Amino acid sequence: MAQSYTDIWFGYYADQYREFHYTDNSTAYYTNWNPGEPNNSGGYEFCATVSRQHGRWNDANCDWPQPFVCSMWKSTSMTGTPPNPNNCPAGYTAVNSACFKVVTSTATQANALAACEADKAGTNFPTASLASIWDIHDNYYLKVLKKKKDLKDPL
Ligand SMILES: [Ca+2]
Repeated sequence: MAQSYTDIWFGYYADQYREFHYTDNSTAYYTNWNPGEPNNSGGYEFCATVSRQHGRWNDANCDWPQPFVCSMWKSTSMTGTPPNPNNCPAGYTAVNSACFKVVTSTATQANALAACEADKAGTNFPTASLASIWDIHDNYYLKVLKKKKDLKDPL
């Protein structure tokens, strides 16, 4: 049976002291852990995933290949640059004050981060990283967006 990629990397990760941070250094105001998570199962779970089924989070092994979601902050410097009326770069969708892009190919968390950061090249956006989820609206949007994407198998 093919893997269904229920879980997707975003930019939340634990340091050696088990304190979580965002890869773009933004402050975490909101969390949505699955009950019992983060559990650091086996002592190897330092990267967070968000479920496209129910939107809740899990800490997982950073080396597992998973789809991922990138984000950039909106930039007013993108004003008037069609076809990006929402101050987001091409391929990104505006949600609240950020721009998100779901990537359906799989990568380790580190390679996913590198892929997101590469999207900054050729733009004047100040940051590009794995996604930060600031609030329940972001989280709900991502759940809906991911369900629309072809992630190998239907749920
Ligand atoms: Ca876990």
